[in-house]
Amino acid sequence: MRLSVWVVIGGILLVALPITVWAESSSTSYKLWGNTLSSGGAYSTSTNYRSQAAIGDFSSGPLSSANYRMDVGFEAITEEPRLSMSLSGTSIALSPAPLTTAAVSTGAQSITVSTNADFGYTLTVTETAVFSNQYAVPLADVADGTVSAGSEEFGIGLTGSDRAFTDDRSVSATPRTIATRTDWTTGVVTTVTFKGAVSSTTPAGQYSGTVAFIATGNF
Ligand SMILES: [Ca+2]
Repeated sequence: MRLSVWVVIGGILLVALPITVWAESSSTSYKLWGNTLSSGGAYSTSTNYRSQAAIGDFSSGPLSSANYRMDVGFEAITEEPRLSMSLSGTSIALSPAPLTTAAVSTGAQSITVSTNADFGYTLTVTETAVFSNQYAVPLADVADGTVSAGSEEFGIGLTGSDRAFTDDRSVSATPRTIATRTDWTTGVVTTVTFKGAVSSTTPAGQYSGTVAFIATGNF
């Protein structure tokens, strides 16, 4: 929205000051990565595309020869792609510990993603070391949508506006999508709660595992 305001101001200046000015300006709360002196413009979208257009731009359009190509004008300005992800920690201990048949033990991990990708991002979790005890006996994966006290089950639940599902699901070596967004975003948080439960026949031991979170920008 602020970008549109700058375009209109440029159109007014065009009458008295017919020179081309561009600059990148920013403050602590915004960044204009490009502006133009033109008589108007618009940001158009549909389900399948996004387009920015300027009217009355000076000398717009691609120029090329056998040896070079030059994109000229407002539409040629490309914001550098940005994607960032941060984790609230690098290890989690499930609690209460040790696991008992009386309760589900849990531990939470928050993942914060920011991107300027027009089509948002995808966040996945992949199990890189199976959650198992020191004798390589794994805790059974949850398969019925809920990790329940008294049943041997291990899985994850999600909270956050971008979460991909609302029940409890397993993690495996196959990447599982846990959050998606179809637009750019700043600082959106998805919290993954790891959940473990044991039955009376679950082998004793110290269980641990490793997962990897991967965020991919949909540019
Ligand atoms: Ca269950």
